[in-house]
Amino acid sequence: MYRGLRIAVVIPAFNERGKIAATVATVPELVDHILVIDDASRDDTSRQAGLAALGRGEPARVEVIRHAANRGVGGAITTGYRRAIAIGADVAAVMAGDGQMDPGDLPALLDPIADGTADYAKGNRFGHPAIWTAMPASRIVGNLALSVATRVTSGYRHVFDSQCGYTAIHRRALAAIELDKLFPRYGYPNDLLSRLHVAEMRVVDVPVRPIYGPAWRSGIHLGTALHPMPWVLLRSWTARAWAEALRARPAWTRWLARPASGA
Ligand SMILES: Nc1nc2c(ncn2[C@@H]2O[C@H](COP(=O)(O)OP(=O)(O)OP(=O)(O)O)[C@@H](O)[C@H]2O)c(=O)[nH]1
Ligand SMILES: [Mg+2]
Repeated sequence: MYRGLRIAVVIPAFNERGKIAATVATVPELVDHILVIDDASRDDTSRQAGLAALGRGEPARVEVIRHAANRGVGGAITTGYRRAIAIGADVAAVMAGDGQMDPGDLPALLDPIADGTADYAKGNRFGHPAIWTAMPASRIVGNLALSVATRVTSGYRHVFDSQCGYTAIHRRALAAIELDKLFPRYGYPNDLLSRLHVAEMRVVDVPVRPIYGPAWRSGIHLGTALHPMPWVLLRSWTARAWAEALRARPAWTRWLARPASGA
């Protein structure tokens, strides 16, 4: 529990046999449920996660769910969100299975939700002084470009570092969006932000430490930036603009129907 809230941590993992045990082992004590989603890994990620749970001496707190076929990081997180709701969590945080999130940052992400000032808190590595030394230049450039674009597509002009996967969401925000429709692969955080904006959820950025160790490897490559990212952004933007224009329509109708002043 954290400040009266039941906390689940969702850990999406794909071929993370080398890092998943350390990730599970370092999840803070305040977390009630650790949900590892093995996205049809070709290695023994599930087994390593199970061993880490035993190593912590608390197999009951750790649950490993394995997808029969790969669904992508967004699909894995969606599975975790559903499970978090089913087991009665108030907040679902996401910490990727590749050990790139500092467990010490978790309370800062949960605080705006516990304070009642946010429905979704997301990490912003650009708010941390280590960004320029820790993050590779290719990632800095890509993240800057996508963050600027996502400010426009999502409608949240105050958020940055759209690709940061370290997040915490309240169950009311999960209930307000259609999880089935969330984009399942890279691009899910951009799509999620647009959907949260339509649902009028409050989103805040929280500075978090960027971690890129010597053994860093990633599933993201230049091809991801060309496809599907631009299409996800375009789709999220048009869907958001359309939904918000429809919602605004009664206001125009009222304005058009008002009697002319002085009549
Ligand atoms: N590559 C990949 N990762 C997945 C998939 N499903 C779940 N994941 C997990 O999603 C998390 C993020 O994946 P990464 O490819 O490292 O992306 P990232 O950490 O957002 O970006 P980097 O800054 O490039 O490391 C990791 O914990 C993966 O194990 C999938 O289908 N492909
Ligand atoms: Mg990574």
